[in-house]
Amino acid sequence: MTNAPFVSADAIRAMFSGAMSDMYKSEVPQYAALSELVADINREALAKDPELAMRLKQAGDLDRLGVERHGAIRVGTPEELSTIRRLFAVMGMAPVGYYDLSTAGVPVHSTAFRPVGDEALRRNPFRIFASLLRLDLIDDSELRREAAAILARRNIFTLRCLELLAMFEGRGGLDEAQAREFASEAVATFRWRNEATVPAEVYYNLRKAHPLIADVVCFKGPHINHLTLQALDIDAVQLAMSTRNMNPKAIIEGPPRRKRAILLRQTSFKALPEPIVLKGADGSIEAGAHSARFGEVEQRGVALTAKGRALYDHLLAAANDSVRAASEGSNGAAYAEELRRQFEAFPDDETALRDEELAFFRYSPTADGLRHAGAPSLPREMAGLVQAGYVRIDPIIYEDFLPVSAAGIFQSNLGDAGQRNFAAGANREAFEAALGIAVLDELELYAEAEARSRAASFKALGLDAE
Ligand code: OOG
Ligand code: NI
Repeated sequence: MTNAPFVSADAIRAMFSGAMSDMYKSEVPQYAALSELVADINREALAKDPELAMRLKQAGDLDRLGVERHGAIRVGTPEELSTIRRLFAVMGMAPVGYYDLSTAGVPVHSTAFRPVGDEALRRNPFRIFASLLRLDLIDDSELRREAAAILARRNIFTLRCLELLAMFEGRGGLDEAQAREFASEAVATFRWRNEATVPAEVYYNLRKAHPLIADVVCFKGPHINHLTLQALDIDAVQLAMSTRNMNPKAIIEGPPRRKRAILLRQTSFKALPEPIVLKGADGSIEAGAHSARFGEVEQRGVALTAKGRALYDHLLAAANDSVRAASEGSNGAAYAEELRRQFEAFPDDETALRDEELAFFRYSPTADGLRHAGAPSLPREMAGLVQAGYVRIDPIIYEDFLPVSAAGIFQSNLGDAGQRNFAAGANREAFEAALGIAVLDELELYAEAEARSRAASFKALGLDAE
């Protein structure tokens, strides 16, 4: 036994996300092209906006600009989800939030495995949006039974991956060599294998029931279906994708472009048809095409409070009610205009966002504040401290996902056949039972981060807490 020190969860996550990025770029060349395009646009955005460049530099974010923000996978059984949860725990990623996508006609429910601390997010922001297939939403009982039987036969993890996982759990950590091996074994879970595990007839039947079912059920493993880059100007990326014939989705999901960015805006190039190999009924080999894998970009803004989120949901629903974005993109401009019009009702300056308690902010003492720490003349409440320039306020960035946006992303990558109506609604209990633990509440995390920052500011200035 070696006594080498354990590697941090943040470091293992960085190894994993780096290996995943390399793998996906080689598997999906158009994703590599997107990554270069985004890097170019980010460089231009920084050149145009030196203040932004300075801010990113000060926050230590400049070097990590090209690091993927998230990826997504879809698993088939509760056992797979529970092992996935243990796998991401090694990388310091905990399940945050419950997303019910059945309301949007996608037969999955999901969570995001992500780092939760500010420092951990800064070190490596990689998250995984993980969905569990809901066979209970499929009407045809014979098909349901067949899909479950196929899933029961597969093991998506390598033996070595499971061994290293057990070693981590038994000893509380992995040394450098084990961590590297673990990251590469873990990434292997998510690689693309172009052979369907089922005969052609089964594949097409499942695909007819819902393209997502075929995607989850018919392959050896839960291939990573996209990775997501951070864009400093997502509108420019969307435009560039269409001029370069990269087949972007019709609209950017999320809020419109604003002075003060809120939540999350996302777009992607649509999933590419990829050649697959299927077995014919007589054992012959049949060629097919499967569309599941795409590339995405995101741009994040301030996290909203429950009140802010309710307003966001309301305005988004109003825009969707009046202009339904067509999947082929014919009315993208009309939709964008309607969205912009609706969101005029959402305050777009920091003071209003704060005063109306629509968003979360991080408070920190300024250098001037620290010079006055303990002075009797210091204002006692936050408003006065901010006014005097002793405390500064920065937005707390939204680190989670949006169910309506996620549904739009699923749908644009499943084709029009991906739209269904399901009778049953959310089933968070079943999801958490499968996961083996409860998901964390994202709103609580933001509220705690804000409260902590206020308390720390008071303390640093030598004042009693509020
Ligand atoms: C996940 C889609 C959701 C996002 O960014 O909202 C998602 C999937 O297609 O499996 O990744
Ligand atoms: Ni995504």
